[in-house]
Amino acid sequence: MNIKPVAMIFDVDGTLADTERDGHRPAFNRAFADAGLDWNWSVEEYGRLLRITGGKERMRAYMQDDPIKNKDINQIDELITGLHEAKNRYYGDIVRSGGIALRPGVERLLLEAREQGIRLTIATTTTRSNVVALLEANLGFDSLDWFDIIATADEVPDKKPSPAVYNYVLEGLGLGASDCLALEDSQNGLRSAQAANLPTLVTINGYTRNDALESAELIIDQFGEPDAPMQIIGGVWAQRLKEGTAYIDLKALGQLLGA
Ligand code: XBP
Ligand code: MG
Repeated sequence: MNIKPVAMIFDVDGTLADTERDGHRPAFNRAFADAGLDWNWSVEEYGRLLRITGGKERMRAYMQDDPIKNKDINQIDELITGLHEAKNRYYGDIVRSGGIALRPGVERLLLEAREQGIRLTIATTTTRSNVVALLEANLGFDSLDWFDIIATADEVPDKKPSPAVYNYVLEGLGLGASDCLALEDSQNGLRSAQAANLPTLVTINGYTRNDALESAELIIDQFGEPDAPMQIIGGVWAQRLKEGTAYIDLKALGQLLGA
């Protein structure tokens, strides 16, 4: 028996691409410099800040952590809105200039799922314009149409780990969670998907490798490619994968879901 998910729900940041370290982070830093702020988020510090989902929420938490940082700032909301718009413009520039590639196996998996009639959707905490830039730059202008639903912070302001964005997608699809598969990269994302009762496959990255992910159905280092095998890290369904399975394709998902 080869059971397929009816729909796949992809996270964006960290899952489709490693956008945080070399995309959002330098874009934040450019926005800070333009605004005359001496804030500069290092690779390491940004890893700690990622515990707060949402770019605006992340900046607000950073300011509140240290009262010195906001001593002269009366209009915090306005400042945050301006910085966030500037950050997203810089992020778009980085992505459109080819600065952020998709992670291994992502394009292959999307193409195979499309071919097999699986409904593709996105559930992310980031801003819509960032998703559009990433998809168009890496998969072409038509690629937005590959997705039945693209749910972002523009549609669902309640950020992960809230399940709101996943529930929004499920409602739009008109499907139950058990017919779908969520694809995530982080603890906040996993909590969000699991709170919507979705089976969840997690691909870790440099920022999330130490996250608490044990409750995921499968934890791997990447989706993998025939010539670049994935590593299976764990997960409650890991034993269901046939020995020697080197990458995630619809056959591997059938083993996971069909057992
Ligand atoms: C992504 C986020 C976002 C991005 C930045 O989380 O938390 O805030 O870091 O994008 P997830 P914005 O992968 O769990 O969806 O600045 O547009 O928020
Ligand atoms: Mg993510």
